[in-house]
Amino acid sequence: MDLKNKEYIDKIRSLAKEKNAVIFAHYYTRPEIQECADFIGDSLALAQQATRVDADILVMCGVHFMGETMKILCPQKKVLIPDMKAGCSLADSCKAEDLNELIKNEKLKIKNSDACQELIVVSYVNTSAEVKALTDVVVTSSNAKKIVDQLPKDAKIIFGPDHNLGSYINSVTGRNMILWNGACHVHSRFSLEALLELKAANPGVEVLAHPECKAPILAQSDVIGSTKALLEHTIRSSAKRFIIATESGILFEMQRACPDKEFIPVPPEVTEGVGCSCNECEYMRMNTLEKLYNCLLNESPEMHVDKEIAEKAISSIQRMLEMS
Ligand code: CIZ
Ligand code: SF4
Repeated sequence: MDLKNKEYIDKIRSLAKEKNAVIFAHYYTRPEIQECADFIGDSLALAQQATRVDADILVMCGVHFMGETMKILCPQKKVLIPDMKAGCSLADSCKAEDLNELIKNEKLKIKNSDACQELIVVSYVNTSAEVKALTDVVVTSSNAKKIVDQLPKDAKIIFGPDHNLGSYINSVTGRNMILWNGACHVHSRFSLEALLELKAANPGVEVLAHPECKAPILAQSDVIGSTKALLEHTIRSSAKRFIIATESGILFEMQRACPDKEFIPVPPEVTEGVGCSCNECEYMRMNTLEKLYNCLLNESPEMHVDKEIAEKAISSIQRMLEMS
């Protein structure tokens, strides 16, 4: 079937109505996917929204860990994701067995030092269910500072997997968390040189950056925050132009919310022959209207999370909800 976007959207909407399905899309997905969705948001807002809707089927257009988080929070519902292969380089950079090894080593160090120190594992939401099951408290970029601030001052904290976000949280909380060395390939490839050129060409224009960006990019930014925080800033601000350093899918929602404002994306470093030379996440872009239509039609692929893992993972997510 080779349909135009509008035809696909109409067909998907009527299929969703017929099947009592609700469609969720992350801010980083293609514009047409966002246009087709019932709810657009960051991963946490979407998963929370999913617990409130009265639907038989939830379709999560995003990446694998987002579908998992939704399934963990809504175990009774059928959760579909248009492409099971839509992964996340950041989540992939932290394997549960490697994190478990680090936890064991750090516990041993505490034991050998005879200190009566508590070890707390804090994980960014961009992690697998297995990693969340080893975690004490999950955080997102919206609530990481607030949650880390509440942890006991003398506790030893492991933070993973995003090293850039962890360094940023260390700098704003004064903590010295042990950082996992993971990164998002999209956020870590923004070009400092291009950003400096954009700043010089657009004097006085604010730079808005996601904390998954590298420290030199953050050092040049005026506002650092989650996708939701950056979006809200553009809506609230009286400024008319902004330089944006995060995945470019968010520009669609920014432009829709502020049609009279201009958003200038920071380009990535040019790395010859490696991956995508744009500031788009290729995993997010794997969600197409065709796959969304087929997944709703066939009710497949369906997300499943091992019951035991889900039970452990949900407590670290619930702790986040209590603390944020
Ligand atoms: O939590 C999310 O949705 C991500 C990946 C980014 C953000 O800042 O909202
Ligand atoms: Fe993962 Fe980065 Fe893509 Fe977000 S933009 S889903 S962190 S790879």
